Amino acid sequence: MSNTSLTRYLVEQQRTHGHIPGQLRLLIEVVARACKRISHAVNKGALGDVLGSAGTGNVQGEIQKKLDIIANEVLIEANEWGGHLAGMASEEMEGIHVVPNRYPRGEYLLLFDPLDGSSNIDVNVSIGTIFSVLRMPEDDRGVDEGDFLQAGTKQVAAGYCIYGPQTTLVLTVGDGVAMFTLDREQGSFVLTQEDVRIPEDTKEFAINMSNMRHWDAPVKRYIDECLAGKEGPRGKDFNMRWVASMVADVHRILTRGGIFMYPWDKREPDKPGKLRLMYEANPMSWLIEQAGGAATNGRERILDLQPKKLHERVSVILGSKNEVERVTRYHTE
Ligand code: AHM
Ligand code: MG
Repeated sequence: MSNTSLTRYLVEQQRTHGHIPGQLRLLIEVVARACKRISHAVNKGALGDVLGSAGTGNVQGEIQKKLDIIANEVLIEANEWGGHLAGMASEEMEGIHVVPNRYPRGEYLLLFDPLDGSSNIDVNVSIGTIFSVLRMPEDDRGVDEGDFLQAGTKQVAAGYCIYGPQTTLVLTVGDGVAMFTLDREQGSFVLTQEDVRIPEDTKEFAINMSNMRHWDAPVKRYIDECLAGKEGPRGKDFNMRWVASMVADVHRILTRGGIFMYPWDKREPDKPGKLRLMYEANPMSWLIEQAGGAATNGRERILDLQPKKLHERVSVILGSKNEVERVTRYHTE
């Protein structure tokens, strides 16, 4: 087994590709350490009094779970003082969090969904933390929301940590995707897979089928064709999975391929979709592309979208390249 720790991986990546200056390495290490703490809290479950609702709502109008709030606080506290950040933004906070004056201000901006898959917390199913790192625009004195509104192509690091049977950190800094498994005895993340590649074809799709009657025609057509199996136009049988934690669905796709969709639907026609662009779709899309997959909103590449607001939503279609291209083609035909 590999003996490469996350730190060693980052140092060696910097040596060979030069993409990870000191501040960015510190940032990634601090995020990883925070994820370790969140992982411990998740593992404790009922023993740690971390399950259940916190009795509050977030900016998206969703009920917050205790663990949503704990994970958010852990990430803020861990990242505030290191001097690597100018500000943070989170699914659980309406406005941005500017690093207080008492700490040095760094060059980066960190965005996160502290605990993705909230509906799975209390039922002991995999959940995770998703993060995206941007550079603070140059020649900019104050930190404001506008500084965060950068397209996904501008990300300098992105990843997630999945809290499942294993705790695994999945990372890209633009040179492919690497996976690190938390070794609880050593207390460190150990490199367990490099150069992750997603097969271009797949026989597995992930979508919440209960929304079928609300879908748009291209999505309905694609799924109908999958369901028709061997006898249908695709000439093969498909399998379906839906964990309802994006981290878990994306992790499966990075591991063995597949397509994931949370498309726009008629339930809330004014919203482009359920998932959030800046701290869910962008980091996941970059990971997927870095592993040879594709990610679109049905018409455009997600990473090219220019965000207009922090908590903007987006329709998401990502995974095995040929399947994503097919659904995207159906949207324009
Ligand atoms: P959350 O960030 O509040 O947990 O919501 C995002 C989650 C995704 O992880 C998952 O893909 C989706 O919501 C599941 O939604 P649904 O319950 O509609 O199937
Ligand atoms: Mg989420």
